[in-house]
Amino acid sequence: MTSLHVPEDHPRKVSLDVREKIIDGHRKQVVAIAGLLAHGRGEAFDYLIGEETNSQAKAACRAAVAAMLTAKHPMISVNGNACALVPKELVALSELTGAPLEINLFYYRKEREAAILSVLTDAGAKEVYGTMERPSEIIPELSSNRRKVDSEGIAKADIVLVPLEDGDRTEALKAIGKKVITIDLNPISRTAVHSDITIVDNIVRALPLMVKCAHEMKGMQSDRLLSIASSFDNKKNLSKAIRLMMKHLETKAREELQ
Ligand code: PTJ
Repeated sequence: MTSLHVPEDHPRKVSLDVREKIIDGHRKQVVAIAGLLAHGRGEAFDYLIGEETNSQAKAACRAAVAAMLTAKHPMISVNGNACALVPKELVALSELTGAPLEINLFYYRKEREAAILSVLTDAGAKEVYGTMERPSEIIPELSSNRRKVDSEGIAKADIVLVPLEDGDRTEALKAIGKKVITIDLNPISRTAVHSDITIVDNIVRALPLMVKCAHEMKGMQSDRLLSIASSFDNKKNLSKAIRLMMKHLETKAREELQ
């Protein structure tokens, strides 16, 4: 339940409902204060892409799922915003791809970790890595709170999905040899640029699409999956994503002149 009831006919209903989920998540300690600001930045970029999933983002979702399905030890890193927006889809993607969920917070507080664990458990997660009781180790290349990772989780992973991420960790994960997949509406963020696969889309649309892809692709031959994952070129992907934003703005500018 969200606190504000947005009328069905409100022209910004979808966006306002999503915003309410983030506010609600903050009230429950799931979302950090900075998570509210991060969400606002995401909303602004979502306007620029027309608030829909374009063909480029769809291709990135397929490549991401193919990479996860063929990885030896894939992991999904969960922060407050991701947990508040798509808990059920995170659990579903984890089950379909065999990638365990690990809580990894930039603004770490024990209460937040407990709140996130409880939301994931309510969403159906049977096991969650990166919690207090679990063995942990440090990524030396990283100075933020995110440096502490689960010994059986991100520490061992060959590929990590890090949605809505701050830049430092992507570079640190790359420096220790991990493949990184991200979901980030900002195609020029450091995370977007340094990742192997960047899905430039809103997580509220991208995660359900990844779950759908995982259902469809699960039965595919591994050769085919490997070819989908390895033929993906993230530089071209980001360049096309930026062009799609520009094209969308040009269309809007033309509409204003009519
Ligand atoms: O829960 P914590 O403590 O781990 O903190 C999480 C946040 C998100 C606060 C932390 O990772 C952070 O500060 O991230 P940044 O550096 O603000 O980066 C977040 C990125 O996600 C930005 O590039 C936003 O444009 C993007 N973003 C925000 N909301 C969405 C999004 N991308 C996709 N979908 C969204 N809904």
